[in-house]
Amino acid sequence: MTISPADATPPRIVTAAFSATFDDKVTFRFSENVAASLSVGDFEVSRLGRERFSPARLRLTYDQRTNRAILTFASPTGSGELASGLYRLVLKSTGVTDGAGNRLDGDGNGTAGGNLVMYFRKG
Ligand SMILES: [Ca+2]
Ligand SMILES: [Ca+2]
Repeated sequence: MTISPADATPPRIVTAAFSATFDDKVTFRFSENVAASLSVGDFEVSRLGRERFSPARLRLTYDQRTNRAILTFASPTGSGELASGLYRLVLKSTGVTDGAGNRLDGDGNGTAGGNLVMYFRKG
């Protein structure tokens, strides 16, 4: 009989990047499937010195074939375009796990836990 080893590897973020091509969006690629746990509530987005986005203004899609998540933004005008400025995004590891319950290694230091913090500028 075959005993599968338990998954003890925390998921990590392979890439995270802002793009203003077409709709403004931030694309994340994960090392494994975190779809079941990932939601807009795991993100904190703010325009520095101006505003903090409520989860209601965030939209999330997840492609389970590529483990790619795309975060987009709802504006009061419905355009999806961000106002110009410097943005800070935090992906909190506390609510993000793989299928075995390992917490996201958000800060990429090789151990479970820690948040991803990234800054991007909308010109
Ligand atoms: Ca894992
Ligand atoms: Ca970590």
